[in-house]
Amino acid sequence: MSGLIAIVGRPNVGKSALFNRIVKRRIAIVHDEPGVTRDRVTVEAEWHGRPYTLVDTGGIGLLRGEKSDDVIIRAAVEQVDMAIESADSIILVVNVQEGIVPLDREVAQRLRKSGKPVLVAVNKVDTHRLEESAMEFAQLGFPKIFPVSAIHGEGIQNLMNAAAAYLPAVSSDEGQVPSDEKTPAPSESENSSPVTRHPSPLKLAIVGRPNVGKSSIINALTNSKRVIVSPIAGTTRDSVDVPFEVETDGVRSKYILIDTAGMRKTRQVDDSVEFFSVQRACESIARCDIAVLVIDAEVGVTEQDKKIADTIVEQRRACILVINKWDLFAEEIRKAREEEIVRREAKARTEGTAKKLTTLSEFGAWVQDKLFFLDYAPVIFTSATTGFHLDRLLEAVRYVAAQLQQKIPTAILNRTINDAIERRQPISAAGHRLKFYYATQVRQAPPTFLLFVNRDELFSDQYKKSLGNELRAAFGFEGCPIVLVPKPRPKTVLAKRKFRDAAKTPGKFGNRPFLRATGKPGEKTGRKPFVRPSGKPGEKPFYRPATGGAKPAFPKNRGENRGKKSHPRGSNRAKGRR
Ligand SMILES: Nc1nc2c(ncn2[C@@H]2O[C@H](COP(=O)(O)OP(=O)(O)OP(=O)(O)O)[C@@H](O)[C@H]2O)c(=O)[nH]1
Ligand SMILES: [Mg+2]
Repeated sequence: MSGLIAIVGRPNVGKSALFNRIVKRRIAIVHDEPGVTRDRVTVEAEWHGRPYTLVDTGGIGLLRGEKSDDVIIRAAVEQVDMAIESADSIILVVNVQEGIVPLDREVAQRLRKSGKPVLVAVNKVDTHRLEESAMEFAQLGFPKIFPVSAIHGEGIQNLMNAAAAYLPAVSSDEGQVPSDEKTPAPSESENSSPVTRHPSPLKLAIVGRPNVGKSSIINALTNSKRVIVSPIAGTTRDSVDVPFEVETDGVRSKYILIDTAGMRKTRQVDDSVEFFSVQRACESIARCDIAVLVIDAEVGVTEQDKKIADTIVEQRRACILVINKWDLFAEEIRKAREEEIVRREAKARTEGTAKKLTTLSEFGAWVQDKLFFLDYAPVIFTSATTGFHLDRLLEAVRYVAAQLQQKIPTAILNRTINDAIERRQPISAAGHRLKFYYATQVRQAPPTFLLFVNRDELFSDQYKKSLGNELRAAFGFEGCPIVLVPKPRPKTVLAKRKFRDAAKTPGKFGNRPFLRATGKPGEKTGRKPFVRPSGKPGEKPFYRPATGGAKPAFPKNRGENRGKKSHPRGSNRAKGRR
């Protein structure tokens, strides 16, 4: 079991900056404004081969003028308590430039009560002159004082060596990451680097507009208060990774649920904290395996939902659509359904036909229709408060994850594509028809197929979509985007040789002088000579006519008039006289 190091302190002392500096990645939002961090932001890291979890927390201490956020501040402090409780060692961050303030003493008091080992990181020691002032923090009652500068990366080694000493010992087979299963980031390989194990848990980014219930879904799934939930829009700011394990039919599945900030319309984003929050949310979409797009059932599908869906499609992420707060809508739907039954029964009596009722699947079809460009995503109706259909959501996650693993045997793939082409031939463009030679699956997540064709520019978007649908009908791939990559077939070796040999023959392809646009030989213009298709070796090539210059080399009367005599302008024939 890996240990946990928690970073705590009063607001705005540089906890998040220190957190990012230790793991050498920009994970937590750093901002010169108190109370930016609210949730517990965690990252799996390693210190000298020792795996551990580093936790960034919100500042402890209520500040004046923040009454509107009371619920959130209280919840943030609760989160700090949880971090302290589960920590093996605590880094208390203070600010040397402000000295000891009453709030520091209050935090120190809280930590003393916890009985956990505390190391004081005296931050913002940006010059040697300030190092001496750092010692005054011994008054807080903790002997281990470490002057650091999170911004300049000074003093981190000593601090982390001391903090890691309290981590639980790792058994020989635990924490050893086989070399081929680790993906070292070159810039982060020094001492502390994020650890990736294989098979790595599936990452599910929970995304959507503010207040749709993203954090509530995470808490409901994990049956905890892991992330802060409040009726105030914009509660979540950092992207928070929450490990989650679930057992179904004796199979244990591991996931990382990523809680993200609600994404508003870009023009409504007026402060930089929100800007960074949305940026983190977008990054979470980019790094996830499956994006769970949460939509508020009461509000329906809005323009902003479409924008977020668009980002998911652009990033080629697998997706599940979740219509949350269904409890609020279910009663209305029930009433509407009853009315509809009465109406349709009456209609059926008069017309002798009975239509389908207003069902969840009908509603789902409506949502898919609204988000037509994301029609590959299954739709699940949930209620985070009542727990309605959360099991279905997990089922959908398992199903989509399995679809992402599909590898289609090449022979079956080619047969399917051939059948699809026979059913619907590609439309020819400019006298050319798209020809398919061979297809192969080159990637699984997202399913990516390489299609060798005669000319890739003839592979239209419509035909791509239609072929994608055929593959979906044959192989499922529900929830996954299908990527089709057309590639012009490479020339055969024989054809290449022929060309090379011909190029050596003077007067055919090679050794030919470049001419000026006026048609004078000898001068290089960069313009390629236009070779008559019948060009025999030794024959003088034709050149494209220059604008307003030399006469065109091809006779004018081609096509239907070919073979007929042309008559000089001004002749009786040309004037129509006999
Ligand atoms: N009735 C009902 N209320 C819900 C449901 N899910 C969430 N809520 C409420 O909706 C409000 C917002 O929930 P959050 O989970 O904080 O929403 P969020 O999407 O994380 O919001 P931001 O972090 O601000 O983007 C809270 O008051 C929740 O109690 C649900 O299924 N039904
Ligand atoms: Mg939230």
